[in-house]
Amino acid sequence: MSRIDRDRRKFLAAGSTAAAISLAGCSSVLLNRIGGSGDGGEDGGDDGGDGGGGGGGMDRGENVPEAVHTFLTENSANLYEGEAVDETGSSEVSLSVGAGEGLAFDPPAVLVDSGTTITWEWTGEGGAHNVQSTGDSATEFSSGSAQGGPDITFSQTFEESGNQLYLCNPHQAVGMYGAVIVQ
Ligand SMILES: [Cu+2]
Repeated sequence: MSRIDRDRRKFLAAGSTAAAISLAGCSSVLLNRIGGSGDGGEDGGDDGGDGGGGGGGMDRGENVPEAVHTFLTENSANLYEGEAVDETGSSEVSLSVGAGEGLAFDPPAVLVDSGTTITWEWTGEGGAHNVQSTGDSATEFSSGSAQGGPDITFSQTFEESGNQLYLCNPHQAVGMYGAVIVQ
């Protein structure tokens, strides 16, 4: 059994029903994209059906703008469950790069005040990553080309309010997406 299968089973055992469904959806995408074992593919098929229903019905938290929710759900952002972590009142906020199964930003959605400095910290898991804003992001920012961790950080201060949308180039096909909501 692969590491991913084991982790997923752990998640399924521990999480709420809603969380389990959304995680199962993400994991099955992951397994399919990276060509999981025959065993994994079979599981992925079953879970994928559930995930489709759950993904369409994921509730959007009050503090998540619709454009951000759409961005994260359409790209099956790993670890995203419809909520943004509220970090308003903090002038400096740290996010992990390579969380979860090594292919997630954590938290994938965070709410901050304008003027906040975000520091992305590489965990060292999941291979080489970067932080790259997408075309619809309010601000353009980039950590440069992908690098393997763990002793890598990238900081960006967001002076203006807006939705800061980003991804990891090497892992954009497997749900490595994030958003900083600057109010
Ligand atoms: Cu990555």
